[in-house]
Amino acid sequence: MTVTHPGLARTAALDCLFVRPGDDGRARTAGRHVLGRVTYGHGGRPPQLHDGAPLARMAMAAADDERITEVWTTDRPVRHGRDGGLVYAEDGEHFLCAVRIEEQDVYRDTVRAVYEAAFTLMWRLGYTELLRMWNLVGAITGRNGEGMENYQDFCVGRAQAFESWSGRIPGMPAATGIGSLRPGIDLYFLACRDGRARHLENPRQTPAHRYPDRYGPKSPSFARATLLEPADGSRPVLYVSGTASIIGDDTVHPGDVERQCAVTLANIQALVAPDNLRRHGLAGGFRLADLDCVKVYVRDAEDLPAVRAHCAKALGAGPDIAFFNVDVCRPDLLVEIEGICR
Ligand code: 3EB
Repeated sequence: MTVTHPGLARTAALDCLFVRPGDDGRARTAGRHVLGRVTYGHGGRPPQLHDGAPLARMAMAAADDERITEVWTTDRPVRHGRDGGLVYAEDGEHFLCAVRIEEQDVYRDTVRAVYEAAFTLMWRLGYTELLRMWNLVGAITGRNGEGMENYQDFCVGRAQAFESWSGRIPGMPAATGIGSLRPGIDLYFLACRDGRARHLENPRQTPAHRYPDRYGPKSPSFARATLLEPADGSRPVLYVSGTASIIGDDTVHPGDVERQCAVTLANIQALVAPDNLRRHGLAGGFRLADLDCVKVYVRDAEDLPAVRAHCAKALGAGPDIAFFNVDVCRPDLLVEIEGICR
């Protein structure tokens, strides 16, 4: 990893960094408090509390792949706890929780219940706005016991949870919905205090919650990005959803990974640009070069070298980038990219 401006880097109230084998990350988290850890390893397990914070272990790496750990830190002391299958931590401004859904014939009712349990918990603790959600779905383009795609099945339960909470949680946040290497669904969420989160759409893409029903009986419940305006007046941070080669609601350039990378990055560029923030009534804005903590999901292992080269050229040497060889939610999508602008 490259830190271009040590001292300036990673000063946000809530922050994220990738730790790799051989670097315990301690130097970069000195003086800060850990809100949660997510390992992208080989075998996964249900989340637990470890060393004062949630630890979620995702199955996102092959046996001989590099393992990364995503560490969420804050400048405030953290309190952690457990609520049924949910493990969580909070720092007075931010909330992180993780939960796993074991393999099921049909997911929707459990997804709805688990989402509602997470909403109930965050609300009870006073974190009323969602900031970011990750949904790692095993066999994402495979079929459930009724013959429906697991991703569509998942989307039904998630949409029902948002519908029943629409009076309390009016906006959907940035999210990732992506494949993982073991059955079941692993979730982790970030939430914050009231009035801090602003959800953004992309001028090049149909809002996911308005996709036509040919993609599934219920549309995906997420925004293209969420802006966090920190309580301490420090600079806003923009959480960019998993983004793919979709224009309007159509997959473009099926079968062409280079062009899919180019469209995906152009989508992110348009999303984070000052013009788009202005369109949402917000000041400021970002460039592609501001993207960090980048996660790149590549469907086919043989495309990894081309995607790595494309990202290095487009994003430069500054950002930390992690690559995962997993399925994307539509069979014709070869790549998906997310990150954080700060
Ligand atoms: C898309 O734009 C690609 O279901 O939570 C990206 C980010 C995608 C999040 C989700 C799905 C999700 O539709 C897929």
